[in-house]
Amino acid sequence: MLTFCSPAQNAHAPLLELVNGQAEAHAEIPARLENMLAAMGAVRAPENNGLEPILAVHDPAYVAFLQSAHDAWLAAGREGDAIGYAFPVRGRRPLGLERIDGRLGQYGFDTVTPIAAGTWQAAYGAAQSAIAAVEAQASGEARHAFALCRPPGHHAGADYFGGYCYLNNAAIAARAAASREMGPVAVLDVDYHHGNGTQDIFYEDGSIFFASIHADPKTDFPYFWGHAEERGAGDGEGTTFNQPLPRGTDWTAYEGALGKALEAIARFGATTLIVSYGADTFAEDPISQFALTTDDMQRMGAAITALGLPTVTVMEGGYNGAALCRNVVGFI
Ligand code: OKP
Ligand code: ZN
Repeated sequence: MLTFCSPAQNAHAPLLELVNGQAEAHAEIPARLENMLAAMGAVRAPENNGLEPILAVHDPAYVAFLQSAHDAWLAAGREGDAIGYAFPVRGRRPLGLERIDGRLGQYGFDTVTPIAAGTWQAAYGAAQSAIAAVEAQASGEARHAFALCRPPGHHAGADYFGGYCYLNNAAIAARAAASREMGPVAVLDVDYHHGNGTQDIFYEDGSIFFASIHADPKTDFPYFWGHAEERGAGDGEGTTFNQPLPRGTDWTAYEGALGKALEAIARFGATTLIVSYGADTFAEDPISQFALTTDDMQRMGAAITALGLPTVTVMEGGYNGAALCRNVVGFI
């Protein structure tokens, strides 16, 4: 499998996340990537395709914020990683706020997604890995490619970060594939958590299908998105397909949901598939509650491959360091 990974991706090393009323060691750390790299064999550093494919998804003011936020944090006399603490409850009026605290709240939606010194560099590198995977397909070099991204991307929207995500690698890949005329494009998100950012980016876009299988947001992050009744709107009515599943879900129930998602993607007429893969559906994931085994990861990969579409897989979550490598290799 042709695999892309940028050396810049490990410049992002967040220290803490504020969760359950406490500061805990962050779960999305460079060791995740080290574990996966150790198992993957040869990987290729992506060429630099610049900001254009990123700006095809993300708001320029948001991108400028990400590039400058940690410097602004230091300039405000702070130490460590930038974390917001005040968030607007409803819509965000264009207030033109200048203080770093206001801007962190404006663009962020949680307290678990710090902006560290190397965050921009790493998120940019991960996005380039996703773009390079699509380019390898577009040029005919590979039918399937894997973007070994970190930090993940599926919780990030056009102008917001959250859920350990800053740039939406899968959405950037999907748009790049559509612009290379590889569409219609479908995104299948099999991370344990709902890919709210990807859903949001394509919610009113009928040209890109989004299907997600995830822990019921009534019990799990990101809570506010991923409910079954969210089906898209406007031109995108019916091109969003959510299947929330209860905690404890094992392969028997998961397989049925996956079959339905794949059927919907086939019915849509997709010719290119982008998979947001998270290994956090694994039974022993430390922050998640599904019950899939390493063999199930292989079954999942086989079922998706049987759809017969050229596929770019983009890495999302997965936090069991020791098992991460065999789960990823099994899936791939
Ligand atoms: C990112 B991805 C436990 C709190 C977890 C945030 C989860 C973000 C998941 N330390 N809350 O979808 O894997
Ligand atoms: Zn996840």
